[in-house]
Amino acid sequence: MSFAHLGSTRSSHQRNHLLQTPDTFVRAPLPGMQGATAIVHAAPALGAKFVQYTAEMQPGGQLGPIHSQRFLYVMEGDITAAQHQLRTGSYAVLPEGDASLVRAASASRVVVIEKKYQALDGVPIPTLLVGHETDVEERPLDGDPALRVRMLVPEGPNYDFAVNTMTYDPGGSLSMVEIHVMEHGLLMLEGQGIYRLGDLWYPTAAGDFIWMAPYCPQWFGALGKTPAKYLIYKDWNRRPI
Ligand code: UGY
Ligand code: MN
Repeated sequence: MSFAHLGSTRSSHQRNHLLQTPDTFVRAPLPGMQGATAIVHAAPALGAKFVQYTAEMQPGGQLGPIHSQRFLYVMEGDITAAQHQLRTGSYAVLPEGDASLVRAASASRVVVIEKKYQALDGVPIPTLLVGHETDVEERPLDGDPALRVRMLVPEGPNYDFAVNTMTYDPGGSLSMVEIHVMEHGLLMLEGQGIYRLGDLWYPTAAGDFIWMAPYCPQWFGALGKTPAKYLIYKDWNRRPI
């Protein structure tokens, strides 16, 4: 039973992290959206150097073009981006300067990450990338078969961010508390578990969003009878200064 109407929530906003649970989501269209609305999870107003939102799109709805690069991951539905059809589990990186519209063919829910591209001398900017999650090889993290990673964005210095899916079998966990310079935007896609953020431990489940600031201590362990899976963004391949 939810006690949201009595002022209770699992959500928490701390100096170095945000846990945003679905009962606290607020929807509003962003400029250029038609037949679509956004739940903005991470933005510069939070301290993040990227923007992440969930776009909820009606059939025929669209996201307007933007100047910065855009990553898309389809959680549900069918969309068209840069003349490519994306279905549930498909993803795309639209490079900076790509003025294409993103349109929904059916009712869709899409992870959208927008980031100003950080150029590197002598390195060409990435071209359009389209892929499907299950076509990406799953690799055990640090040799642990209970925790598997798919790197959706190819390795290489022309990309200045990474987006991975991480799947934990029940009982699987990160082998250490990580503390690192990269920040994260994370959306829980399946299952449940305990997330340590800073000095706090949170029950988390599918639908939750987490932002982790640089150096936020972080650890996750999966609970329940089914695997837990999340989509995780980090800044990547660039010098800290
Ligand atoms: O890529 C990562 O830093 C990842 N292992 N972090 C995390 O799952 N919190
Ligand atoms: Mn991490």
